[in-house]
Amino acid sequence: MAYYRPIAWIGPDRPDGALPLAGTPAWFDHVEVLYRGAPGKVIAAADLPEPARARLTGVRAPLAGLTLDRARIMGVLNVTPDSFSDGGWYHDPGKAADRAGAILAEGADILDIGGESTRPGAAEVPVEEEMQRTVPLIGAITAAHPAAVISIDTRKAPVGAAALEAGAAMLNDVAAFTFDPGMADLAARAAVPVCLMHAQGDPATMQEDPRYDDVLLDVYDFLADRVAAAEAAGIPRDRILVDPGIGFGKTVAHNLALIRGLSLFHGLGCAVLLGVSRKRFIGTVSGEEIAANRGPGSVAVALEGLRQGVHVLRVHDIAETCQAVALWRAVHGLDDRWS
Ligand code: HH2
Repeated sequence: MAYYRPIAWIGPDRPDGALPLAGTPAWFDHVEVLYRGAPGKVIAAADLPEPARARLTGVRAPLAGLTLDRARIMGVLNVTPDSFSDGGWYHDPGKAADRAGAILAEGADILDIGGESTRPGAAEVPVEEEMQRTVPLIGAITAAHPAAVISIDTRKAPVGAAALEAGAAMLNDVAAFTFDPGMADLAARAAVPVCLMHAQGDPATMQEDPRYDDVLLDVYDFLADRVAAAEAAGIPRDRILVDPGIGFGKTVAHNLALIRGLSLFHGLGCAVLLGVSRKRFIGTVSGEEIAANRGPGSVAVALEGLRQGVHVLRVHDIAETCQAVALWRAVHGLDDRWS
């Protein structure tokens, strides 16, 4: 089987025949064709076969009303005692509601609320507890900010259902329906967008000895399989986001290979979400032990994601990311106000 990785560029020096990348400002005029166990080759974009060409170039449908012609910022709010970077900070409901307001004011387009840490080594949280942490908070945020687009970060259908009932507009499942198959029925029935993320193993043990034949192609195949399962459950591809799951059962080298090859995932024909914010590999590469101090490294990787046409960036440092994205857009001639 051949895999097509568009070689992505950004900016105005766009040659004739260049194709748009997944409805984003990025474009490509060459594609790396990858094979398992054999050397790849580079071809001209004009030689791309269908349906790969249609999948790589198609404009992605709006996400809960948000167009994806520019990257959207998903701000993270973990209402857990043990998340790796903000655990315990917003466990108190009043503090969490204040933080939600701040995340929106700083420029986030989407608020991703999680009540169960999935950091390496984390233990499972009972459904009732996870609901109690997230559902009343979603209700309070919806009441205070009726226009806010809220995503629920959960692997469990009962939590997802209650969150949607309380005002969430999107599901974010780090287990891509493998933890609770009921999530697929929920996403189909509720007709909301859903993010399917790759993970190898359970949070409790996933970092012990992660192994792949070819990390980029293995993650691609897993996501292709999960997208097919979602479609079979009645979820159209234009309501699915895919995410390579940086840090979930991956070494530093695995994470870097996935980031380097990110544009491959546009071949799935879905919007692409990237979550690198403050993760362990940023600490390892930079030497920064304290997760909350990993904003600069997180922003650097986020901008590389934009170059490769990522549609949604999941981040903790909202103001810093928004500022970086604004400057990145202006420098590349993507903001009409300055060109
Ligand atoms: N990362 C985390 C949690 N949810 N969802 C998606 N789609 N992609 C990600 O990369 C992702 C995610 C882990 O980060 P965080 O929420 O900050 O930590 P914790 O799991 O410890 O709560």
